[in-house]
Amino acid sequence: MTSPIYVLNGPNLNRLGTREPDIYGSTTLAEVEALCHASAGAVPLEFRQSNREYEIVDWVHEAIDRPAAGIIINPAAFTFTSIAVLDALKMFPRPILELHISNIHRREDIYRHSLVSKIATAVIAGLGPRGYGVAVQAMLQLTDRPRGT
Ligand code: CA2
Repeated sequence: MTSPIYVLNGPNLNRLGTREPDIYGSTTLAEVEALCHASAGAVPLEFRQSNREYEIVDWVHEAIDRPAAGIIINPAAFTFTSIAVLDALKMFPRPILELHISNIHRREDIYRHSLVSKIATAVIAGLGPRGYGVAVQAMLQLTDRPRGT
């Protein structure tokens, strides 16, 4: 049985497609999920979203224990604030792709210092919702490698 790829999404991303289309596009999270499955083909994918920090931490633990082949994570606001999410991700031994719909480096200062980037295998930012498809393709190439190689 092929190990799944986890795609984890942080707070407010359940509202994707409903506001700020100039920054985040008009694609909904359900459409993003369908895009990820299309991009993954036969590889199983666990696509999740939560507004609760502990739930993201629990899902990273689940990905460690299962084990998942890799984690794609858009931590949203937790990118900049959550040492709990960072500590959980540090325990995951396989590739981690940090993903942002917008280019966080072009944004206001509060959105520019990611805690997660330091431990991510790679960062994808600014490609809009289609960045998720790119991330899944990249993860398929990285899968089963230790993190950082
Ligand atoms: O660009 C991204 O993907 C972000 O991770 C989105 C986060 C933001 O805090 C990061 O700086 C960049 C939050 C997204 C807010 O949620 C929205 C949901 C629907 C429409 C607009 C925003």
